[in-house]
Amino acid sequence: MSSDNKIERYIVTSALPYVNGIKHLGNFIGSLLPADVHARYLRLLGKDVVAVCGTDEHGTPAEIAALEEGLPVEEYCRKYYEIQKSIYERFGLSFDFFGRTSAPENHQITQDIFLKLWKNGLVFEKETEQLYCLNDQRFLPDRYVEGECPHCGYFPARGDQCEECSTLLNPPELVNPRCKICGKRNIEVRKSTHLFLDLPKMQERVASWIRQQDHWPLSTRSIAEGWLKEGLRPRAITRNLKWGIPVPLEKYKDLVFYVWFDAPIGYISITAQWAKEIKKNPEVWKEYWKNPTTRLIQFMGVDNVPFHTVTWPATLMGANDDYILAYMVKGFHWLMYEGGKFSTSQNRGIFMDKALELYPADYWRYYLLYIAPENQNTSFEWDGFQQIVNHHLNNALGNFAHRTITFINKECNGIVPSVNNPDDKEIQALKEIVRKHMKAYTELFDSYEFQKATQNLYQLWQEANKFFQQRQPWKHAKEGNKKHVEDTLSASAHLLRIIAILSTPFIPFTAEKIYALLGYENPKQVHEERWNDIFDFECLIKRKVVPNPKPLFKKISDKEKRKYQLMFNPDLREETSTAKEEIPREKKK
Ligand code: B3M
Ligand code: ZN
Repeated sequence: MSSDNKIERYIVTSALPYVNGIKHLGNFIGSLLPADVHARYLRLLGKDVVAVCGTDEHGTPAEIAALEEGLPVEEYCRKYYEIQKSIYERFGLSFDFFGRTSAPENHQITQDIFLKLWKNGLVFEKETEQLYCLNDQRFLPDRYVEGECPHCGYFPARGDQCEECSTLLNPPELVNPRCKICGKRNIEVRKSTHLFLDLPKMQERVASWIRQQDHWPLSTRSIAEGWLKEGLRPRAITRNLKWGIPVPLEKYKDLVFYVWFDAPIGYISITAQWAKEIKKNPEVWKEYWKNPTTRLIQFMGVDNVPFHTVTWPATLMGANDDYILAYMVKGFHWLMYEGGKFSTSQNRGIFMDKALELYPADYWRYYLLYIAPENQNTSFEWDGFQQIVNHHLNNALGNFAHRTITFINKECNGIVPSVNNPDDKEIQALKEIVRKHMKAYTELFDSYEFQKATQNLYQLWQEANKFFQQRQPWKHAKEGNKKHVEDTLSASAHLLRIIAILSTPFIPFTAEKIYALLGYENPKQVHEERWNDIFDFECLIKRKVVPNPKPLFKKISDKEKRKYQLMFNPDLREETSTAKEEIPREKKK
């Protein structure tokens, strides 16, 4: 583990969402949002950071979804890549590049890493039994087949895993299997040769690397150690499919790589896409990925942790080509929806496209960070959402911003006043409070504590209101105590600016709005502010603030909350339809 002061660059990644369909709020808080918040924090500190994400486009989930939608798989992937990219932008996700695992860069780097593993004797071939559909004349890997689970009897269990009892399966283990393409049971077992990553050979190297990661969260460590304890087994890295990255050896040219082989390599190749398209320097990605002074920070759902702590690092170590390994692997548990599971098919829960039709991105960002499922599952609750939006965003932050700007207009002709009494005790105390919160802010980010970091921010908003309340500028104005009023409003305006900057990683759109209230011509400047410039109680003096401030937030009414509660929960809809109430049903795709 390299010490902090040797670190010159950061790569921040979010698990690459499968290309199929639109993700829900659980996927959002499970890796996309924390990665964005952390990357924004590092930029705020002035670090050299590249944040990458992209669609995970190979494997059977994409092929089957394309089949169901009646599109060629390439076209399907392009369509959903664009849809997902646009949603993430509207949520304020500030990835430096949102790429694709089907891009040529990923083909090239995946094949290159494979060839190095091959050369290093870490890949072997083995004959396996696969299911073959006589009707469609093709192999049926993973999710191309469903049947009865041999363990719990659940139907339809998928070829790679039973959803009911979570057992990992091989398609030939399914009882009474059925082809997902034609729906028939015209299936036989055929032999097919596949390539395997020789993980047992890597066991010691992986174990010794994991032992050094004492800064990992406990849950990450115990998942990784659990896998090691069971003993690493060889893993098939190829499939009999057409869509995917072909194995670059003549003998195996009909095989493509298994999606979990090429997907994490996507982090590297998306950085290469960024290098080429944004930096206009196709080689610059190596300065990040092959550089021991880079720190790689990865966010994902807990189910992805084994791939990021064992199989992928083993792949990179085995390639022996100077790739850096993860410094941080932060897994998130599940977000429930009003106590149950999100479900596309039952239309339960809020999906990301819908969410933006209901409320602005920052409402979701803030609430989800506040309840981030870091150490255990948490649940999206409409009651909680309403409460947090109304109390934290509206009453605490919104109110402070509004009062500050309104009073500056009323008492100081809209100009931020200068300070009359620099020794004012209450203002000195306020500055101490800000310092304390800024210290906690970095500590919490550095320990990847999202809930606590959000609470710390909220407390600062509360302190701001407390200060304003205690200073009673309305009373002092009436009494003709102009200097006192000016000092209060000057301190408040500067505090509001500090709050805007510190809030940027959490609620970037609101931060811009606050800068607009403070009269910045280019409110986007808030994203360019750096840590060392935050603590400043003079920079706004004489600035003209906005004359008629609009409130930053709107409260959520009980009626509105109830409406959406019913709209996105099939159980509640059934209860009320017996009560003969007309509830608009969401159209299902
Ligand atoms: N697409 C799985 C998931 O979203 C997967 C992550 C890949 S990260 C390289 O659970
Ligand atoms: Zn078939």
